[in-house]
Amino acid sequence: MNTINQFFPILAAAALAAAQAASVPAPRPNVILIMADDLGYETVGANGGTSYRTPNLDRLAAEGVRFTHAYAQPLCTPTRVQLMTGAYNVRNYITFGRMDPKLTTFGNLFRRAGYAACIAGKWQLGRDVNLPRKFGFDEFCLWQHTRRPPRYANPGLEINGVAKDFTHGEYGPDLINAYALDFIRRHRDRPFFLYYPMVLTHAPYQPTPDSPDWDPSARGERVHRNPKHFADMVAYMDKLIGKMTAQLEKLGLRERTLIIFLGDNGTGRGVRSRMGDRVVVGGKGTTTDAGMHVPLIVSWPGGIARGRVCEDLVDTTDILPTICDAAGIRIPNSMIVDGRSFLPQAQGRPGRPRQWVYCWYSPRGEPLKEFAFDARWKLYRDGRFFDLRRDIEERQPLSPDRLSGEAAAAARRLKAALDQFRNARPPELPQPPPPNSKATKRRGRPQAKGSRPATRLRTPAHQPSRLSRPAKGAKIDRLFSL
Ligand SMILES: [Ca+2]
Repeated sequence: MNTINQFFPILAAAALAAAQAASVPAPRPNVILIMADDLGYETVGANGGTSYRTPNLDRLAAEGVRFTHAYAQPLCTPTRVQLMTGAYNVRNYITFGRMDPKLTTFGNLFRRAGYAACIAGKWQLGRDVNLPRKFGFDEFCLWQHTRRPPRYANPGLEINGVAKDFTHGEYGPDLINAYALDFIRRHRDRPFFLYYPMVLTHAPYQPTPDSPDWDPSARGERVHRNPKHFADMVAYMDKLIGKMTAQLEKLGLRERTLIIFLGDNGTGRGVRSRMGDRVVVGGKGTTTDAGMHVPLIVSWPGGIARGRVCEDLVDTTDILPTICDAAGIRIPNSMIVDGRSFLPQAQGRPGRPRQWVYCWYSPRGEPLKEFAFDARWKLYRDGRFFDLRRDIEERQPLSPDRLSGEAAAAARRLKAALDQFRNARPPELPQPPPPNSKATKRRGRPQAKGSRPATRLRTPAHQPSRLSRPAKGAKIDRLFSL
């Protein structure tokens, strides 16, 4: 041992540190989960995006790990439910704008483990004033909780369940960010979990306080709308993330805070962004890469690698097990979790990367779209099969009868993945029409929608869906509270 100490002092120091780490439990990290709304992979500079300024996200990536193959569901609520429960939508999704109140979320798990838990941002998961508490959050500052006011200039929010309308030129994203920063300050002496689902950069594309045409007297979501504002909104989102990291640094918490940043689905329909020479058209709501490929950046100076890029597949069911892994929280056996922790990969170890991503998608009771894919191949339940490397927009399905070699093996692998979920839908949940129903045929090829203009998309931001109205939701809530 003396010889080792003499000739390998660094090794000896490392061994000592490891021994100390084994005997003294490390303090539990804080966890901040940031999710931008409608922000695809192509928008972030660190990913190769060239249309927008994202210096704070780029710095976060440089200080942490950037994932190149992370996928969300194509739309808000399906992703949020999947993210919060760690389970694929086939197991627990009800309908748009709702989450089954009986579900256990990461908020519940962190709160039970002694963390202070807060959600600040977009809710859209049911209008019961007590739902955020039921899902584990002690404190909440939300937009679209019990009602549907504007989110940007002069917004309406619910703060711990109390509705408040702002009328003096306030900007909703600033208010939510300030609430989150205050939560961090007040809980700096104990482990906290902050879920920060930002309202930016969702349409309507309106001026930010940094835009030349910012109008502090603007009212509602129909004024000053112009796609040109999207760039300002991306920059503002990035600025608010910079404020959060600055707050952590100021309070001395940066080293022991795990930050995860991701998008909840692809960029809004029709938004054209560049990655150098390549133009990417936002495809939110579609099941192609443009609808599901999102940025994922993980930073934890005291706990993971720096400046690393990871090409492993990740999907939104993986977030819950990853943050539980980092915080040393055991997931109860009673919870079915489809995700797997990618913390090992973030720490530079091989880990146990997933071999495919599965998607069950029927946000408002449409005919089911169900498929599995990996970095190259994609198989839909209805038999359509694509080589994503050659056909990222899924325009030319390959004939299943003519596959050979790698393609045939991939099709078999993905078919086996799909078959794992054949009976996963609980019979008491709403059952969408099968993918080969007439409605699917009338709709035509879903992969061709990516180029439609943004105005064609019927999202709750513009036109609340029939199913997201309170009366229908109340009925659904009753159905699932049995
Ligand atoms: Ca969204």
